[in-house]
Amino acid sequence: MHRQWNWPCYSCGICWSVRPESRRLFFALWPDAQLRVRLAGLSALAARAGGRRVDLANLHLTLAFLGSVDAARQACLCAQAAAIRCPRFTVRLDRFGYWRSSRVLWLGCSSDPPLGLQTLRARINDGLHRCGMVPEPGPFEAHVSLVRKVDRGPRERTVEAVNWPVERFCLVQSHTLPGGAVYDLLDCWPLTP
Ligand code: 3AM
Repeated sequence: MHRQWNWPCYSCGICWSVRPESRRLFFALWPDAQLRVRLAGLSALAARAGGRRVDLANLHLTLAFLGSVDAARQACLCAQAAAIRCPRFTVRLDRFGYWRSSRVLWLGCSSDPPLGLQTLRARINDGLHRCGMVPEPGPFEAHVSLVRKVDRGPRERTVEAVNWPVERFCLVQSHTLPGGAVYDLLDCWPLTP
């Protein structure tokens, strides 16, 4: 029989009464319902050239992909996230981009992402280090994936800007199912006003 766990919640609110298991996690900016509808409008526009639109409920901006994380490390990540102090910022999403290798069409920024976003990412990455994890190497492209299985880039790259006032960041669990990914919002932490 498995040992019963009552893992400390910290501020995370994630507790287990059963054996903890690894979860596939990522930190993300999670749009509210209104913004989600605007993003979905742009994904309809982007999908005119074909592909499969990302479900409305799945639209997000990934800050750090963590992969499979066990319960102890997840508790550590939540404690680190709760300790982050970072001012609010606005992300201006105003261009389509396309990755041929993954066949993803996305919405991103035509200029450098705001300083606040870079600060938040840096603090999250510091937290990963403190939990014994290594952040993904390589440059960060702030983006919201809109359409998958796209065979060519969009004709028009410039789009009417979507301004996203960011007041929180979130930890999300990804379930890989036959019909596609399903995401569960586990917890969110506020940015400072
Ligand atoms: O924000 P997007 O949609 O670009 O592609 C996955 C998604 O990113 C990415 O993490 C986000 C939530 O699933 N992802 C999935 N597996 C990954 C991996 N092995 C990955 N990113 C890097 N390495």
